[in-house]
Amino acid sequence: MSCISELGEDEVNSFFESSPPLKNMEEIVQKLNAFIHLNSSAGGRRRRIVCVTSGGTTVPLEQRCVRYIDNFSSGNRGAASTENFVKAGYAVIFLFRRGTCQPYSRSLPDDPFLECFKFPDNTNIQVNASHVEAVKVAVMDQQAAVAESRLLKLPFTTIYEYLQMLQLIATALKDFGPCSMFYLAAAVSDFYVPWKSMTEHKIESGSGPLDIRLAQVPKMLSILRTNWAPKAFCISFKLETDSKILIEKATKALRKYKVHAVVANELSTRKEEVVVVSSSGNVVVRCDSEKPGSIVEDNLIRLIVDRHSTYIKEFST
Ligand code: 9Z3
Repeated sequence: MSCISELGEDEVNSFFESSPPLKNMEEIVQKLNAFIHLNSSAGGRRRRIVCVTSGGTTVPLEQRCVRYIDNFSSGNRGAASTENFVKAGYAVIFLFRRGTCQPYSRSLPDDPFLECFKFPDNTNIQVNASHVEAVKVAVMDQQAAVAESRLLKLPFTTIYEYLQMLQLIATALKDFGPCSMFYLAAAVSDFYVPWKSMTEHKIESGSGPLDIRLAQVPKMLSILRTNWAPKAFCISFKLETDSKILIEKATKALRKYKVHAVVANELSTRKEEVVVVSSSGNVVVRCDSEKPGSIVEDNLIRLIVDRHSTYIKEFST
C-alpha cells in the first residue's frame, strides 16, 4: 500500500474540498449510471468501456470568471480516438472541453450549418452536393453510436469540473475492473488559483502589473491508479515542444504514475507520429502514407486495443 503523503492524498482532498461544487452533478451521475447499466449486459454480455478525455482545461482567475488561463488542445485526438474505439466495439464516455472538436464531425467544415445546407424553398432543407457524403457519414455514425449506447458525451470547462467529473466516472466504473480503460488525452492544467484565494469579481485594471500566485494542481493520475480505478487499464499522454526531452519525460511518467502506457507526442508533429512508451519497449506509431485519409489514431487505437485485450487476459488468469 502506498503511503498517504507519497500519493499527495492530503493535497487532493483539499483540492476537492475547496472546489466549487459541480452544478449538475446529479444529472451527470444519472446519465453515467444509465450508460454503464446499458453496457453491463449489452447483447447479453458486458462491453468494454473507455473514458476518453479531450481538450484543455481552463483555470479561472476570478470566481465570476471573465479571465482564465487555458491549456492548448483542439480536441482532435480525443474525437478521432473516440470514433476508433466505437468502431472497435467499445462504449465511450467522452469527457470533453466545451467547444472543442467532436467525434464524427471532424471532416465537416467549421460552420456546418451555414456551409452545408441550402433552402430551395421555404419548407425544404437540402445538403449542398459537395458536402452530402460527409454530412451523411457524420450524422449516421453519430446517431448509431448514441442509439446503441456506445457514446456518452460529458462536457467540462474548468480544471475543477474536469477533475470532479473524472472522479465520478472512475468511481462509477469500478465494477468494470480490467474491462474499463482511461485514455487521458486532455491537456490538463498543472497550475491553478485555489478557489478560496480567488477574487470574486473581475480583477481591476489600471493599477499597474498584476501578480498572481499559482498553486500546483495535485497529481490526480496517482490517485486514479491507486484509489479510484486500480484495476482499470490506463493510458496517459505526454506532450512536449522539445523533442529531445520527450521520451525521457514519458518514461519518467510511466514509472512514476504506474500507468500501462504513455503516448508521447511533440506539438508540431502530433498529427503524424506518436510514440507509445511502455514496459515492453517503445513503439513509433504513424498514419499509413499509402492509405488516403489515414490518421495516426487508426493505428494507435488498434495497438491500444490489442494491449488492453492482453491485459484483460492476464488479469483473468
Ligand atoms: C496530448 O498530448 C494530446 O495528444 C494533445 C492532442 C493535446 C497534444 P489535439 O487535441 O492535441 O489533437 O490538438 N494530451 C496530453 C497533454 C498533457 O497535458 N499531458 C500532461 C503532460 O504532458 C500529462 S496529463 O505533462
